[in-house]
Amino acid sequence: MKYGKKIVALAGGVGGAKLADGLAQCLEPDELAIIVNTGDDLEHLGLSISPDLDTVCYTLAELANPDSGWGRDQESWRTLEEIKKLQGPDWFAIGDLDLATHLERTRRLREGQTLSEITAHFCRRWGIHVPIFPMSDTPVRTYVHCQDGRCLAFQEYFVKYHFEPQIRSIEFENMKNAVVPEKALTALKNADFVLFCPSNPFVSIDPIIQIEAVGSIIAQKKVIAVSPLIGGEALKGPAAKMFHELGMKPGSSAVADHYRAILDLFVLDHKDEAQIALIEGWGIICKALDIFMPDRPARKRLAGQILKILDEQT
Ligand code: FO1
Repeated sequence: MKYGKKIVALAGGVGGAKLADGLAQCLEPDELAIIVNTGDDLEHLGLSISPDLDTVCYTLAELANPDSGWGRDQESWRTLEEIKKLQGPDWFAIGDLDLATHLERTRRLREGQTLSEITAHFCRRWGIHVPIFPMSDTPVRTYVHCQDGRCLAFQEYFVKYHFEPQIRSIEFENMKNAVVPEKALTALKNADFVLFCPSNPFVSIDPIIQIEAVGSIIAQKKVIAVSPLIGGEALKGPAAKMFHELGMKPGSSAVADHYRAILDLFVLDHKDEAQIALIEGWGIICKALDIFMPDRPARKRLAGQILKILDEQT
């Protein structure tokens, strides 16, 4: 059955991909569009790799590794083992199936296709009906400035150094030159709601919304965010650690505060219900749900509950 309203979801990372999948299970393809962070992209072994785009696509296509949430299910690692044997850069784990995605993406980029055209083609081949867009067709790169003075490309910080360095600030290189795919901008303009998935605010959602063309549309829209933290902790990744190192107490209210200027509605976990009064004091409607998504049905359940809440707002 049709929902009757259009949603644009912004996503990055494993948590974001899970809710995007829940929404895709609940909505018709013309009611949902997903815009994905590409600040995490990297060139590695001569290949153009878009980890967040691939995580969202693999998740919606039910091809993702169910344990890690990134990479492919039923993966083998023979190429990586050979790279290791040859003393090549093996810190970024590319599986054999995943490698095909990066090889073909790189080949098509070199032919002159855009990242959004390639993503649309891959989605068709993987049987994904919901439109998935990279936030930019030109490279925008996230760098982490560390308290020890180092400046690390995002995947170096995240994978090579296991997000152990303490961070001082985050920078998005080339953001001014970002080219948001035209179809993504149209989807945003036509959206009834823009939904920030439970992704890291600093390195997954901020790179998308800080693009001028995206931010200016979002400022006119009803915005809902889902907390990536439960009980002050991220289920995966460095979100809580980043809040702490940037001088804030990690928690759902800190996430809502981060988005405060643009947020209409915030969803947090039942465990964080005590923070509702504070958040509502900022003029943001706040709802508590079970936001943990251990399996595919849980993603659909959470998405359905969020859509019901949005329906009640109009
Ligand atoms: N995450 C890791 O923790 N270690 C890896 O070696 C790794 C490799 C990798 C390869 C392809 C891909 O699409 C994702 C990969 N990820 C890996 C996940 C990725 O670093 C993160 O999920 C995101 O960039 C964080 O949003």
